[in-house]
Amino acid sequence: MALYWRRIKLKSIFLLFGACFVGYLLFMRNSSDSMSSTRRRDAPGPQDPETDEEFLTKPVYEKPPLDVNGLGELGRAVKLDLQGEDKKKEQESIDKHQINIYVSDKISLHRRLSERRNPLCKEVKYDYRSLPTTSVVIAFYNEAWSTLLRTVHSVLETSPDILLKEIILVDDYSDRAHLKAPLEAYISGWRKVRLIRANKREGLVRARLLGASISTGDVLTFLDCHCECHTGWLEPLLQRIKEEPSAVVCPVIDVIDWNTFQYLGNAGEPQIGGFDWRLVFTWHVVPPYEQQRRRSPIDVIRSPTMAGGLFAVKKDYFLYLGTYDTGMEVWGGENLEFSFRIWQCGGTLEVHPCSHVGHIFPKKAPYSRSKALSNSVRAAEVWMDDYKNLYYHRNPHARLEAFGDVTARLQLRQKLGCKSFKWFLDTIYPDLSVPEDRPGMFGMLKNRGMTNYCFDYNPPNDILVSGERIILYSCHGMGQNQFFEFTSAGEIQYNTRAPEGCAAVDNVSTYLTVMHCSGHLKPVPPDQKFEFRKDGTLFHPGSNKCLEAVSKTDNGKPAPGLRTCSDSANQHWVFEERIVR
Ligand code: LR7
Repeated sequence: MALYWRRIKLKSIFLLFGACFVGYLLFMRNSSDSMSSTRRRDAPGPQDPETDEEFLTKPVYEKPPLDVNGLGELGRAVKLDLQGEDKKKEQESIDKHQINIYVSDKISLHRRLSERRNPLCKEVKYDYRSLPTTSVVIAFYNEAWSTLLRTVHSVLETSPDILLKEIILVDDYSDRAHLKAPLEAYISGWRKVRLIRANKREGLVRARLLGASISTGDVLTFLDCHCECHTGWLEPLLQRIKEEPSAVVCPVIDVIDWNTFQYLGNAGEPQIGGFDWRLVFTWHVVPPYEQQRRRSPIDVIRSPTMAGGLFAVKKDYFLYLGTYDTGMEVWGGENLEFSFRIWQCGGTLEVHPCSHVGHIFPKKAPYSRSKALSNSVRAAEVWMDDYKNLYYHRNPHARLEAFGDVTARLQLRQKLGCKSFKWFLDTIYPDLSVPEDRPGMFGMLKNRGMTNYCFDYNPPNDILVSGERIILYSCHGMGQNQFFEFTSAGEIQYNTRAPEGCAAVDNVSTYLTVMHCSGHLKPVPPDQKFEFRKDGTLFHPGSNKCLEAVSKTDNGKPAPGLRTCSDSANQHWVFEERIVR
């Protein structure tokens, strides 16, 4: 009996010990599971460190195998030799979308792009588990099927599953059938893709905000609806925001040709954004002082402004900054408004050289953008202080534009304690030359003899090309091509945008052409140096001649030309700032 009890005792001790051991093992397994499940944010995955990297970088969906001969693959140009009915269809697609959708439809929705990144970018290692997640918001209005879906596929196929919370497609009240039931059917059952619809045309600002309002990621990443993301585009944006939560970060925007779909990339170094005094967005090379500030070619590049369509921002920082100005309609202006606000209110705006996204720049605007003017006026009224007058001088009609109420935006500026526009110009955009706009020395440059004829310069494709002639054209009072300024250095400056154009004497024909101003190399060289004399004559000391309105020049068009000074009314000029209705 005693032996029996001893055996029972021994058995119990073993059992107890065994149970404790199993319990311990179970506890350890559970606790390590729960630790990794917080880290993994409920995505299933292997625990083997060998495959960990593969798991962490795994996109939401894999691209199908590469068909090297596929049209447009690796970003190659598609050139089709079309005839008859096919040619007609191609042209119709261009007329409708301002993008060659006939060609787009022939390219895989999953095509790959050729490598564009600096090789150093591929060496960067990310701690994926600590990066913030993102919601990608894509607003669209009447976009073609293949360009929209290629955008969506490219996000899913290049974004690590662990980082992409969702794609939110926002239909801004499109009226094309393919964007209704067929789109819903196509994406139905897809993981991570949500579609919402505006119930009136909201414009891109409010459409994007609609998307943002239902987002669940830490970071909002906005994309236009005709983009293609390059491998590795997302990680650098999120890494930067992790390091600096008040950074708004843009990818490098690579060009995809609207006609051939060739992925042209971004010639050489990434460019940064600026603007001119008409409040038109401009691209610039990275200035030397910014190059010096960066310690590596893959460091972020500070940019005074953004193009607008493609950027990532921490969601709570976006809310803190006042999201967007919801008084802005359809298209335009919001990119400069947001850029000014970011800088003036304490954030930074940057381009990340390791993040590349291709964007199709349509042939021309596919829908009316008439609201852009009032959007720009709102930006000027809220952020530019007295510098807004420089904008109005160049766009006299903007003064008449009904731009709604900006009280709430001014209050926001006050509440956030944002800095002045002067600070922004001096500190963030010192390269932008600030016009003098001396009273009576800017506006339409009008002739006294050939009344109602003004200096006019129409740069081809809106690019300031040296060597184009200045003509005389009926005064239209719209500023723009007829806006000139006489500087204290003695230049007749055109419109004032970077790089500034100046009237220069072409020695061969004695007419005026526009050349890049060399006024900052004081003294002004003789070909660009004039005197605006009290009697209204524009004297050119270099040739000892005066500018005269010539009604018929060698090409039959009226233009200002150099003639021996006389008291002819055609040699008298006056600057006028007048709005012609
Ligand atoms: O009413 C509208 N509702 C919309 O949802 C008008 C437009 N949109 C959508 C549209 O479908 C697209 O997805 O908004 C997006 C931008 O419209 P686009 O593609 O017609 O504009 P864009 O590429 O010509 O315009 C650039 O400037 C705009 C100013 O308002 C926006 O900031 C765009 O996002 C911006 N695009 C880029 O920055 C990409 C690079 C181009 C450059 C420079």
